[in-house]
Amino acid sequence: MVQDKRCALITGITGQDGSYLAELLLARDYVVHGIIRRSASFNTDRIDHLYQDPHKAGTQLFLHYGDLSDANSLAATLRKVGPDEVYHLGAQSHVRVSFDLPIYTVDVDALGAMKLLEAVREYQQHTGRQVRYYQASSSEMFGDVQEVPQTEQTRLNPRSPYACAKVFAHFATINYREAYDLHASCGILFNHESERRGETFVTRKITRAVGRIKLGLQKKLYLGNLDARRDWGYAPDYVEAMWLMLQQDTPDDYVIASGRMISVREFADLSFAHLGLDAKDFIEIDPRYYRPTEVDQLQGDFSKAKRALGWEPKTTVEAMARLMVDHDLDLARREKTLRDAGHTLPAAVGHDQ
Ligand code: NAP
Ligand code: G4F
Repeated sequence: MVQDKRCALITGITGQDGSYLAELLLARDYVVHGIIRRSASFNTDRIDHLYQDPHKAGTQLFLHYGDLSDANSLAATLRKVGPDEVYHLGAQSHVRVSFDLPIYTVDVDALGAMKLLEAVREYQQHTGRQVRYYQASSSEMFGDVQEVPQTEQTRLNPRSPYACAKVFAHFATINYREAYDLHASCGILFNHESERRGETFVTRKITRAVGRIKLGLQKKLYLGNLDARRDWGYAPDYVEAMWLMLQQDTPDDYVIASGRMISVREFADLSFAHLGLDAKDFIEIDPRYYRPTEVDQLQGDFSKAKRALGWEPKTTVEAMARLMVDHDLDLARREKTLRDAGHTLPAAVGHDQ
């Protein structure tokens, strides 16, 4: 596909980050292609507002079926699309679930990245066109941390199948950069959340529960380890950093973080307090949510990204919690309207993991 506008391909476009990144790129006049998986139920709700009818002239968003377990689908999409930039965000991204599905997680998160890197390498070799590549690396790779805060140099001590798979993908990306001169960068992103965060990640599980408890739709919130500490930032701020990495002349790896860490308990306290509730009255511990090996603390040092990319976070964890609670209170209001009209609601939201 030859065109004058810059063209990006996003894996994981239906996820939290993929949806914000697609918005950012469309706002910058990119043609955006996304790989989506076939699923029995619709999985595009995070990007439905961006949908454009492909039959109409001037359309700039295109979706293609593919899967990270299917190397052919990745190579074929790459050839068809001819992107300038590839953002590899697709993954089985839930750490707790990776203990239940270790082989699947490694297949998709580790081998999936290698399949995409190979597809990019071959595409470059055959066409002579340079493709810039972004790998969604994770602070989870630091695992059992011995050094606070963590930088790009901190030793990786992964503590889950997910983290092990991400370590593989991280080093595979660096290896392809060195071996084949690929313009490939890794963003080592610390936890980032939003109103679009999956409902089984702890922040969203909490803010969903706050809204529902406030309106009497839910009585208790069952959580696991309240003492874990994370460096939480806001996803729309973080996708900007992904884009900045691919605009540099030289590819490199960057920590993207807020620089502060708070505990799950503190996040719950400030979320409940936003609606005048006391978290202690509603939270119960369910050991089911403990992990076989936990990452106790993560705190990132984003000074390299600030220096080289001019990037810094804009949204504090307190402001983000307020945005998420307000959004989820609104969702709960809609649920309540449905319930009051006699519709059946799901038994629990964020019920597993
Ligand atoms: P997310 O909301 O879970 O989105 C994951 C995306 O990957 C979804 O679009 C999902 O499709 C897609 N996907 C999953 N398995 C796939 C497969 N086999 N083939 C093709 N696509 C597949 O994750 P996120 O929070 O946006 O995170 C984006 C990336 O950053 C992930 O790689 C994650 O591991 C990494 N990361 C996230 C954070 C964070 O705090 N959010 C921090 C560091 C790194 P469906 O919609 O069909 O499920
Ligand atoms: O929200 P979480 O599930 O996120 P986690 O495990 O830190 O992983 C997220 O961030 C990573 C970056 O470091 C990403 F790579 C990864 O894809 C994902 O986006 O859990 C956060 C903490 C954990 O310590 C967990 O044990 O919250 C604790 N927690 C306590 N109760 C809980 C719960 N986590 C979940 N999901 N559910 C609970 O009920």
